[in-house]
Amino acid sequence: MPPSAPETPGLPDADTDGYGDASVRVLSCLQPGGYVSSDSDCDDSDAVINPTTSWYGDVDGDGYGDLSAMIQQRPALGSVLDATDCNDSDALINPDTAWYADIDLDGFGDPSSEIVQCAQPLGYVMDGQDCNDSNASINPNSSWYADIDGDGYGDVSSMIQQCSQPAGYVGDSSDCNDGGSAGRTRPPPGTPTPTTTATATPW
Ligand SMILES: [Ca+2]
Ligand SMILES: [Ca+2]
Ligand SMILES: [Ca+2]
Ligand SMILES: [Ca+2]
Repeated sequence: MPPSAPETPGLPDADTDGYGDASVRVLSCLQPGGYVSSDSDCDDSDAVINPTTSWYGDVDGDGYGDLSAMIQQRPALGSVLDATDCNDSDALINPDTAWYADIDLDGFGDPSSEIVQCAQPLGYVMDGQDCNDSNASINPNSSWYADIDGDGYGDVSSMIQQCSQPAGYVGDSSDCNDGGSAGRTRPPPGTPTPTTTATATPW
């Protein structure tokens, strides 16, 4: 590099990206080592950040920027270097988002089917709590009823809501006497035969 003209300002370029720190200015005829004539480096500790750096809007504040919202200047509040946010209006959706297959379409996904990516894969949901993804009536909203007398009919007053069927519980809730002193009591005639299928609460 040729020497600078007399009294040309020199700015230190600590990160050696060719852009200097305007807050530290020296006047020198010869260009000092480590100094450049540009004073436009807003961050002289990081060579990646200089006036040619591309910044991307991060409206949802998840740390991932929107490729379509690029600026090339000192970053405004809410701009980041990343440009991989496929949905910059939802902080829960970004390249770190986990998706789970929901084959039975109950809105709850199979935890063993996790895919991590930004865009929602077809047939996948954000939830990963479905313990049985082949039966839409069994999911974390399922209701189970205690069946103390073991007749397959449960007590409506003793309900647990969870995905997997607890021991001693059934999906039926039609036992009017679940092991009372009168002993085993069948539901009234005409009551449908109970099954182990739980009742899913609409969500
Ligand atoms: Ca974002
Ligand atoms: Ca986002
Ligand atoms: Ca499911
Ligand atoms: Ca019972």
